[in-house]
Amino acid sequence: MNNISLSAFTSNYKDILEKELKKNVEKLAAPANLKDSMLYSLNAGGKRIRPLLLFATIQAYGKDPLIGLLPAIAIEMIHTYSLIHDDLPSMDDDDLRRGLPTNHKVYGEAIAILAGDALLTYSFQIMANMKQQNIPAETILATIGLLAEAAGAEGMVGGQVADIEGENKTLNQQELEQIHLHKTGKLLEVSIIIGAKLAGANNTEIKQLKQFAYHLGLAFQIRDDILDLEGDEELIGKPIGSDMGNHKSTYPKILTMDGAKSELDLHIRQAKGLLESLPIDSAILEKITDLIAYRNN
Ligand code: GRG
Repeated sequence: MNNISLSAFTSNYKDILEKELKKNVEKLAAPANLKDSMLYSLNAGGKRIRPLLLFATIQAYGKDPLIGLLPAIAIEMIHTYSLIHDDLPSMDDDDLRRGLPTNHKVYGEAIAILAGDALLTYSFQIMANMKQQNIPAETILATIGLLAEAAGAEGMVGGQVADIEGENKTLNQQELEQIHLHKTGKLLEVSIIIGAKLAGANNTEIKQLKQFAYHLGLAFQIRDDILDLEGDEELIGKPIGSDMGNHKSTYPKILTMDGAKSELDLHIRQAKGLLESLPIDSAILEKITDLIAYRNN
């Protein structure tokens, strides 16, 4: 198991996860168009980074990654709801996501909002189903609490609000970091921490894994900003720091493109250093770290 390649690991667990996502929505006694809308976004080809981090953390402790299957499903559902809502006209007003029409473009705004609501609610129902797996009740309760905290006002939702409030303002690096640590970092972090808790990590290790998640979360966002800029043909050749075609602060705007790339490398070095100092077999986690940092989409 520990000599498994990254591609074998990701394709195996992505496959299992995707079948379970589908199965869990299909079995719902709910209106067909609501289920179709939920499935449309769940099946639209995401990278499944959060579930993979959860599975890889458990695997690093020598345990069966599938003890984390239910939280992995729940976290991917929360991530999917956040993207559906983020694309709505009242938020980013996007027509395309992952190269496909956004949920509200296909199902209408009301159903898209409700599909997001249903995914969020269902994720906690699925977390509660961990009781069928002989996981101690206190571990289940702790992980449910952690997930709610990461997804809600103190986590992703709070980060989204801070992001909206930061639009059209010039933010400094620290302010930008705070937004991303909440908007995207908290869900990445909780994927790792729930995996660690299920695998039996002690408090010192949890602390170190949170530090690892901190660097990974920022690296994720810096890479996202770099990809956005590189992918925007209209901006090529424009001076960094000019309006650059949109109203949001980004790492390349604040640090220049070279500065953002150096910052990314720094976070990745620190993330890997933390992994190396832990008493776990972190080979797959390390490879997922590189995948996140140097991905092309
Ligand atoms: C609406 C409550 C609410 C929250 C939205 C996460 C988020 C908050 C919005 C997403 C907007 C966005 C594009 C942020 C940049 C980073 C990010 C989360 C990208 C998408 O995550 P990936 O790359 O997506 O894991 P895939 O498509 O692979 O699932």
